[in-house]
Order: sequence, then structure tokens, then C-alpha cells
Amino acid sequence: MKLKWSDVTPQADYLNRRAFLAAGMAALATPALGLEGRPSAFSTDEALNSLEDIAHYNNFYEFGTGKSDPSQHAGGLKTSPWSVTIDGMVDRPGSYGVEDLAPDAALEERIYRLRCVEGWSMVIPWLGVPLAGVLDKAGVQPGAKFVSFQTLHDPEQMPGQRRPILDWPYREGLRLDEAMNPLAILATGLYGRVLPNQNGAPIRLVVPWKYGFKSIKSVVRISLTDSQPECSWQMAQPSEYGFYANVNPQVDHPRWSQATERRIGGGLFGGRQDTLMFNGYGEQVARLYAGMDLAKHY
Ligand SMILES: Nc1nc2c(c(=O)[nH]1)N[C@H]1C(S)=C(S)[C@@H](COP(=O)(O)O)O[C@H]1N2
Ligand SMILES: [Mo]
Repeated sequence: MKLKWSDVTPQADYLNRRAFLAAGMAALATPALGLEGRPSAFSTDEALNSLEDIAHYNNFYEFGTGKSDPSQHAGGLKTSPWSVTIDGMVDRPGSYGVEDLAPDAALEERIYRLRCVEGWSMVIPWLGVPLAGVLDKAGVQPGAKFVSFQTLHDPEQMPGQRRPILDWPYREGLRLDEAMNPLAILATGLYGRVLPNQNGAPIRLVVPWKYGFKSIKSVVRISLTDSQPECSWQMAQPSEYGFYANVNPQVDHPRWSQATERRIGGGLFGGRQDTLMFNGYGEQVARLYAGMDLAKHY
């Protein structure tokens, strides 16, 4: 049975209340979006992670490298007003407000697995819009082959950027056909609420068949190009993090196996489970890589 978030609302409400009651949860006091009954595509019958897990076990190096740093330090990020520059090989370059790119009325629910390259995973009920629709709005020109994304660069607000952990701003990229795949979304919410800052508010990419680091947070710029864009993790450690970063249990990280993963909050066997090719989304995306050597193009 495919569960929609709206089908499990009583439990989610409970989790929300519990989250509010717990100490230091002010950052979760995001407004509800009132989206009951929204269609939910590509869903899963796996148990959802709790809002508590999703909003307190994070990677967002702009706010520190510890898993609990983002929930402790991202609360003050000013997420409104926020605009995203769309430029490069598009017919209508410009600065687009988040409310224009992803109006609340257009949000779709997507319950996706998220598999971090470090070997843990979650199931997250996102709210967002297909990236393809956003790119269509800007009018992609025929010569464009790639899409690059940038996170806000503001060391005042993002203290992690005062240290040379990565070559800031955080940058990521996709091939254009990957970006146009219906699974790729720009998310502005989760669990029926506005995105918590630590999860990449106000707008972040979600590409569920790739390792989590491709799903760049707090995006301020989307550029269409004809050459493969620079990506922060690939630049930092090219032998460990490739451009494609498709989830692949057969291609190990040089320092650890990728065959299994630890489901955060998972009880049985400590949450250890097999990692799936393309994170279980092969039906939707395998054809994008037909004929490619996935060990070489990791
Ligand atoms: N700007 C930015 N985006 C980022 C990261 C980051 O450090 N900075 N971490 C990435 C990694 S490694 C993962 S696993 C996911 C985690 O998303 P979540 O905290 O919402 O679960 O965000 C990705 N997007
Ligand atoms: Mo990650």
C-alpha cells in the first residue's frame, strides 16, 4: 500500500506536537501549509522518519560539521525575502522569488528515501515542485547541457563559511536530462510545513537517486551551461566524490563499503539494510545512464 503523508496525519500531528514540546525545538515552529489531500507521486510504503530525526540529524556544513550543528545554528538564517537567480543559457534570465518558483498552491508531496554517501538514510515527506517546471519557466535554450546550483554565500549568517572546509559557496550540478527527470524537485517544505532552516530553507534541491550531497540546500542561483559545472565535493576530493554520485551498492567509497546503509531511527538490526541501485529509483532513472560505465562515472 502506498501511504501519503495525509494518510498518516494523526501520527504526524503527534510528532509535531512532541517536537514542539521538546526543548530547543523553536526552529520547528514553521507554518503549516494546509495541503491535505495533495497527490503524492513516487511514494513508498516504508516507515517515514520522524520530524525530530529529519530536523535534528543533518548535514549543512555552512552551520558546522556536526549532525546537530545545523538544528542549533541555522535558526537565525533569514529566509524571506529570498530570490533565486536563474541565468546562463535561458530565454528569460532573472531573479525569481521563491513564491513564484514554488507557489504553495503548486506544491506536490514526494515521499523519498535520502541516502547519504556516509552510509545512513531516511525517508522524508517533502513538499516541492518539479525542477523541470522551474527550468521551463526560465526557458532553457537548445545548447544547454548542464544545470549548476549555488547555495547562499554569507559568512555573517553562515559561520561555517568562515572556515575553509569547502570551496564556498557550496555548488552542485546535474546533467540537463537528469534535472528534467520528474523525480528531481525543488523542495520548500516537509511534513506539511515550511522547510526547517536546517533542511535547506527556503528552497533546496532533492534528487533522490543520488547521494545526499547532490541535494544542495538554500539555493540562490541556478545556471544553465554547456559544460559540466564545478561541484564542491568533487572539487574537494575528486577521487571520493564524483559528478554523478548515483547511489550504487556495487561501487564502494574508497574508504568504506556502500553495500548497506543504516536507516536512522530503524529498530531492527540497528536499522542496517541493503542499499538499492539508484536508491530504488532505477525504473525512473536507469535509462539516463544506459551504456555508461558507472564505476568510472561514479
Ligand atoms: N548547502 C549545502 N547543501 C547540502 C549540504 C551542505 O553541507 N551544504 N549537505 C548535503 C548532504 S551531505 C546531505 S546528506 C543532505 C542532508 O539533507 P538533510 O539534512 O535535509 O537530511 O544535504 C546536502 N545538501
Ligand atoms: Mo551526505
